[in-house]
Amino acid sequence: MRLSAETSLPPSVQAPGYDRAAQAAGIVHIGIGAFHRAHQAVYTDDALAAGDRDWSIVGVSLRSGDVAAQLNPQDGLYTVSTRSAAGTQLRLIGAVRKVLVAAAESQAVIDAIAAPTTHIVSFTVTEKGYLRRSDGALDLAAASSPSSLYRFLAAGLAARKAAGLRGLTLLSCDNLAGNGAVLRRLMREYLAAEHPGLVDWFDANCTCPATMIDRIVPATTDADRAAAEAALGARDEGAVVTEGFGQWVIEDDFAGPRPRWEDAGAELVADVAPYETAKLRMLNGAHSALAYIGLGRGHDYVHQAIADPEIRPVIDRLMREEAAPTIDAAPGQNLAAYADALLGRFANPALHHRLIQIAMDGSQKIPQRWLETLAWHQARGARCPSLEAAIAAWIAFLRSQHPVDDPLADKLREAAAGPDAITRLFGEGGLVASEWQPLTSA
Ligand code: CS2
Repeated sequence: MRLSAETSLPPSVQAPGYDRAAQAAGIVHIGIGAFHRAHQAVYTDDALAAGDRDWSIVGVSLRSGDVAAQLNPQDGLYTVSTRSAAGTQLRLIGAVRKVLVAAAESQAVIDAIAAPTTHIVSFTVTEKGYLRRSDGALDLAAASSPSSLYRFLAAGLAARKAAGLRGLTLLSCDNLAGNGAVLRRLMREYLAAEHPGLVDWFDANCTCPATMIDRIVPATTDADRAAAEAALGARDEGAVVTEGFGQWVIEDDFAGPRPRWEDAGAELVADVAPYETAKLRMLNGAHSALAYIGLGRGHDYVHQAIADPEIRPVIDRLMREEAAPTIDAAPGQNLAAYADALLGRFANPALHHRLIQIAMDGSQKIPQRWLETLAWHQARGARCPSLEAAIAAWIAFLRSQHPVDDPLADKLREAAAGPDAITRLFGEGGLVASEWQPLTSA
């Protein structure tokens, strides 16, 4: 039997604590993968359970129909399994109303963005989903393709302006440095090229807050779905698995109403940068290093790599001696305690977080995870042995038999094959955007 609103839940499974059917949709979320379902949707579910109203989420997949096929037959319902060494807890999330597939229902997506009840459009489209060139500008040709998020947003915003509705908060929840400012810049570039009459309205009526968003969410496996089915007594094709930890720091700059996410533990702050920088350079920087070094040493999972006595000291040093000194900590932000907590999270044996999942899209991740740290130290005449080892491991990965899942895969493999790999990848005009100049330092 398939999970649906009719399923009677076992007592061990927490159910949504509010009337789902009575909620208007206040959020359109673009890129409704496992990460959104295990993070922002859970915070929204908590806010609704705490009494906030009308924040149901309309999920959008830009191309693939997979998530729509998982969730729509289940009335948008799915479970989140929280896993630690102490065991697994299952919870049913009610915040998602339905999932639209933009490639097949573009007008429905535009209508959802333009709906009077919608106040927020949020995004988890991964680093490459923003269609940024290596110089930081919008790839206008890609952004004009039928499945570009910019097209749907622009059409939805144009409809709002025409209807005299207020603007929107555009909330990037991806691991980019300055994600809000990046989205604002790229959206403005798109509008300036394609809808110049909308730029001033966009500036006056829409905001793009920065966010730091954190929860480790491995890709769901068949074994995970089977475990959820056994615990639930119903088949959940949309099941997601995650850790107990979650963090969300949001710049308090909304164009209109927002959910009381703080009731669910989110932090609304004036400046997200110290949290975001720490997360990108310490957590994500360590993750990518674990991925390439770990795969090179024959490991499959993060918890195996961090337990390897050859790898652990490299990661410890990367976080504490290379990344942490580059971060201007906020009052009360303790980077040493953060590193301790990260080592504990990486060691979670119940999560089965695959290194190959983290290894994908290296060309899009490495600049903000490693190269900004390297550039900081370079400007002070210092070296970063751990990050240099990580770069060597990435090049070895590109030369290996492992599948390379990256928008630049072919070019990266070709560049990595020769003796001048470092220059072709990171040198001036190289494949990876960088302030770091390897020719003079490494
Ligand atoms: C990971 C992230 O796949 C990756 O690149 O580093 O998805 C990481 O698990 C999350 O950012 C944690 O919040």
